Amino acid sequence: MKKRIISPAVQKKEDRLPPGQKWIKAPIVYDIVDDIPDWDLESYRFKVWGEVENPIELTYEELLKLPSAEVVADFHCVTRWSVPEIVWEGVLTKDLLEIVKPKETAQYVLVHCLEGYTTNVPIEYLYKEDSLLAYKMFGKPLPKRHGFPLRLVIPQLYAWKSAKYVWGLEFLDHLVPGYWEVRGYHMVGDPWKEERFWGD
Ligand SMILES: Nc1nc2c(c(=O)[nH]1)N[C@H]1C(S)=C(S)[C@@H](COP(=O)(O)O)O[C@H]1N2
Ligand SMILES: [Mo]
Repeated sequence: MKKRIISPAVQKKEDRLPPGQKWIKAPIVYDIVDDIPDWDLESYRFKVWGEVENPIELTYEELLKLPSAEVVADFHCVTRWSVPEIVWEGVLTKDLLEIVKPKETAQYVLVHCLEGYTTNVPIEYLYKEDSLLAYKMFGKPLPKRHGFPLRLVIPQLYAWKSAKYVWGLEFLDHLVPGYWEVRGYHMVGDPWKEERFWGD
């Protein structure tokens, strides 16, 4: 049976809204570019490299065959909206880490996306039980503007860390800031601590 994980943030019924946020019904699409092409799944490869014992390169078909799980999690954008209980399905990042085996030296992951977006995530967030590489949203293939073919979802961080159109995870022994982090956003981004901007 498929694993079903309810994000810890969703479990605590009282006060699930992080400080400074308000609930809205559906996520608002944000993209750094206007046009998102129809990605070619035949040539698509998902890659993990850098500070790992077992670098991998998978076709989309191979990715879909990995053990999967469903995660129900709230989604918090730094622009102050939150969406309750989004249902994602895909590969738990903690399961992926068992395959790629990060080295002792690995501290950060730089996430690479097909349209050029990047974001940096401390490696500990890939060990959270509700973090996943999602290929479905509400039981259907990820909608194009919500990250098809693959999206990293990290419910315990602000949504800009939940990178869409992901093709690669680069494990690093040092911090390399991503697209928004270079532009002043927080290096971690915990919504419960209101880690919106670096230096706040
Ligand atoms: N590849 C990619 N991922 C991205 C972004 C982006 O521009 N490109 N924007 C981020 C931001 S700022 C937010 S708030 C969320 C929005 O998710 P949505 O577009 O699915 O609503 O995606 C994040 N992931
Ligand atoms: Mo965002």
